[in-house]
Amino acid sequence: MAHGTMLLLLLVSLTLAVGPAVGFYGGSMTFTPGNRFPDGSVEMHFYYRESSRGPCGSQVNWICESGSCGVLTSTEPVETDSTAQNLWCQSEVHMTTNVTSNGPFILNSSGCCWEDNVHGVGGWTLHTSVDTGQRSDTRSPNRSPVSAAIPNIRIPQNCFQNFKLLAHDPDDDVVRCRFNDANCTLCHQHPNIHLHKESCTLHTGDSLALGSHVFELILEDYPVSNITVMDHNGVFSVSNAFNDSNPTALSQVPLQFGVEILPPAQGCVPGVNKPSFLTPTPLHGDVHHAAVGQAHEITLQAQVADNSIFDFQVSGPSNMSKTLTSLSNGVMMATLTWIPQETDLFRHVPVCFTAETLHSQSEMRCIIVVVAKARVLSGEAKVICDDNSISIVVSKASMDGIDQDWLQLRDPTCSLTSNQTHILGTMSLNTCGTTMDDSGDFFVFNNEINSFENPNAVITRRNQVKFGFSCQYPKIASVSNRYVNHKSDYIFTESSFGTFSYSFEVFTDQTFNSQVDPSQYPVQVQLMDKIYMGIEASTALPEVTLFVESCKATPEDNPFSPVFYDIIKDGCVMDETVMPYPSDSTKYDFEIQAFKFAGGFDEVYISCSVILCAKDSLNSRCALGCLGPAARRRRRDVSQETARHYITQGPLHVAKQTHNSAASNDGGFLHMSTSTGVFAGLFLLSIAVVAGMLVYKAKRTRSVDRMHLMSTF
Ligand SMILES: *[C@@H]1O[C@H](CO)[C@@H](O)[C@H](O)[C@H]1NC(C)=O
Ligand SMILES: *[C@@H]1O[C@H](CO)[C@@H](O)[C@H](O)[C@H]1NC(C)=O
Ligand SMILES: *[C@@H]1O[C@H](CO)[C@@H](O)[C@H](O)[C@H]1NC(C)=O
Ligand SMILES: *[C@@H]1O[C@H](CO)[C@@H](O)[C@H](O)[C@H]1NC(C)=O
Ligand SMILES: *[C@@H]1O[C@H](CO)[C@@H](O)[C@H](O)[C@H]1NC(C)=O
Ligand SMILES: *[C@@H]1O[C@H](CO)[C@@H](O)[C@H](O)[C@H]1NC(C)=O
Ligand SMILES: CC(=O)N[C@H]1CO[C@H](CO)[C@@H](O)[C@@H]1O
Repeated sequence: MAHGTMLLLLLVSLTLAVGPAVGFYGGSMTFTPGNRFPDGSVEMHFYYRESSRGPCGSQVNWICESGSCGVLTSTEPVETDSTAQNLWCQSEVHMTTNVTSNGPFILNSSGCCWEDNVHGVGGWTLHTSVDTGQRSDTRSPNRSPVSAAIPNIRIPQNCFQNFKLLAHDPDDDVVRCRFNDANCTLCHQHPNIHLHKESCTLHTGDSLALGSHVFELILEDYPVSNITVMDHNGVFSVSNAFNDSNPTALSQVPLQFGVEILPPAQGCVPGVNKPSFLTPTPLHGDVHHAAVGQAHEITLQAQVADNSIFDFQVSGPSNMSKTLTSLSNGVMMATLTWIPQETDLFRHVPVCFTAETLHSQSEMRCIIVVVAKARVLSGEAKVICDDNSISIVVSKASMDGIDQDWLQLRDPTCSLTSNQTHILGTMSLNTCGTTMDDSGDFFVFNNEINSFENPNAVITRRNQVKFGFSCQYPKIASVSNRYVNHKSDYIFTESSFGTFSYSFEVFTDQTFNSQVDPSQYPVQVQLMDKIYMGIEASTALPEVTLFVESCKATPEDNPFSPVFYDIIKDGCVMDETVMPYPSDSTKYDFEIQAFKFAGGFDEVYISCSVILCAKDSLNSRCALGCLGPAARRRRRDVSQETARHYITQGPLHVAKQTHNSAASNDGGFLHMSTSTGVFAGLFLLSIAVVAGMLVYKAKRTRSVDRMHLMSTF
């Protein structure tokens, strides 16, 4: 102990003698391989960001700890964000080396002096472990996980609950975060703070002491499948992140930062006690695409009740500029502009930001900017946001070399169509894998277009596409009602059928004319009530037939829920209370008696798989009707029938019994009023519950029969 203190003092005085005392306030590193030269050597690029409270000054001197690191050359530190008042400062260094023998190596840097902090942590060590061997999956050396943090994180004592860090991986590996000194040799880790390794999130229930706390993390990447890495020592295998209890990391990079715990605030409400981001500010984890030589802009907007945002703190690449603009209603805007250079090609660059007032700070959000060659990704895509649908139109010319037959939306059953010049797709806000995020003042609906491999292809096509698109809608009650509870129309696009949609509604009576209003969801029903439901297909094509292949009841909003009850299966009605009503060929109206799942579920969702067919086609699934399971394995003629699509409606909320004196076991189907009846009912109840649990335990995916569903009453 005494020895350690002496050493520390010695180091402090040494630094003081050398230059101005600038406290270290964290740093982060990412690396990526660059060119491979004919002699077999690989250029490695390292990007290191260092924080201080200002003025900026790099204290870092990376040294080769082990392995052959080559000759490191680095740029002077470039200041990337700072304030004149010395509140924060961050700089970036770009370092390159040519590595001739492709094998593992470790870079280290250490120094004496963290900025003054609560636990008196003095020395710091940054550690980067690299392997330049070729991965069998990407056919290139591994790329490190990508993360960053703004230079000065400030959180009121009563508002530190969850702190989500960026953990991105360019190779789509699994990233795990851990504290630097795993066995607590220096104990810079925090006993009251839990680090969720997979999501890289810090949690605490306790309040931390006022002042600065230092966090020294390491990010590690693990492949999602078993791969091999080939280096000069030969080929060695790396098993995937899930099968091995102690998997080997492909690389390690540091993420270190300070958190200043401020005196407790009056509250922690965004927009009131601290700045809240507004649209179009990107969401945490968003991936942007930028092209070499073209300005990429990121717009940030934030607002707080007392109108006093004075700046945005940013952790970004060298040469990213920031322009502040004050808008009406106290909204502050920052425009971040960056022109990627040739050397930035293929980089995944982290950008983190917060909005600042003198006494508070917004949440920190981080995004990734992926740099590509201009050609593919400046692809002209137009997104049209309608009330209940999103359409995307991509010009084929801008996606040279991309085969549109191998493009899909996030849900692989959703394809796209095209005309001579454009690729087109339309989907509703709840289909094709569209997900919803809450951006503060808006709901944002996201989807993406991906290229996929022909499973039979021998050769991997090199040109791959992946781009996201989104629509945002102001957060007003009607939107949340329409999309959060009640499902609006389902919209799909297929090449032979164009754009078509399905509506799935609950009706108030057997005329199927008036549907239950979206604001009334969840739909309240009493057990044994008749429920009227109707599915209707809408398409521009005149001669089509709707076929309802299956309908299941599930206790959650997921057609693949492990607990389900078959209502219609393989085109055959399974539930004896179902009564179809006659209707047009593009409609299916039916009535069913209300029931409820055993085991404490109050809600029921109905999910159906539906298919549209050309009306005159004799071999289509629609023409075949009720069939055994073998029909599922038929080969589909894409010009005669659409893919199978899942549509869901609900929840139906099955009301609890209100008259508890008369009928504790009154399921509506056991109308026995004598005491023997009650006894028989209870007996049946207990058998059914036990059987239900056994079914659930024995096999996770198995249907339950109607008796089990209802007998918990
Ligand atoms: C790596 O080697 C190539 C070719 O030998 C050379 O052009 C390049 O400048 C070198 N890079 C570094 C960082 O030394
Ligand atoms: C390099 O980093 C490792 C791991 O963090 C540490 O054990 C070692 O002491 C460091 N070496 C130097 C010279 O800082
Ligand atoms: C703690 O770290 C030291 C040095 O890195 C190592 O030798 C030792 O085995 C570690 N102890 C535990 C319990 O992991
Ligand atoms: C991956 O490797 C692990 C450990 O070596 C092994 O247990 C597992 O079966 C492998 N998985 C596959 C899919 O090959
Ligand atoms: C930053 O911009 C300056 C001037 O435009 C340029 O000379 C320099 O190379 C750029 N630095 C980086 C890292 O892009
Ligand atoms: C293809 O569709 C797009 C979007 O609807 C339209 O702008 C374009 O003119 C169409 N091209 C042709 C050749 O019809
Ligand atoms: C036994 C086990 O955990 N198997 C898992 C191995 O990893 C793959 C993914 O790569 C999983 O699908 C397996 O379930």
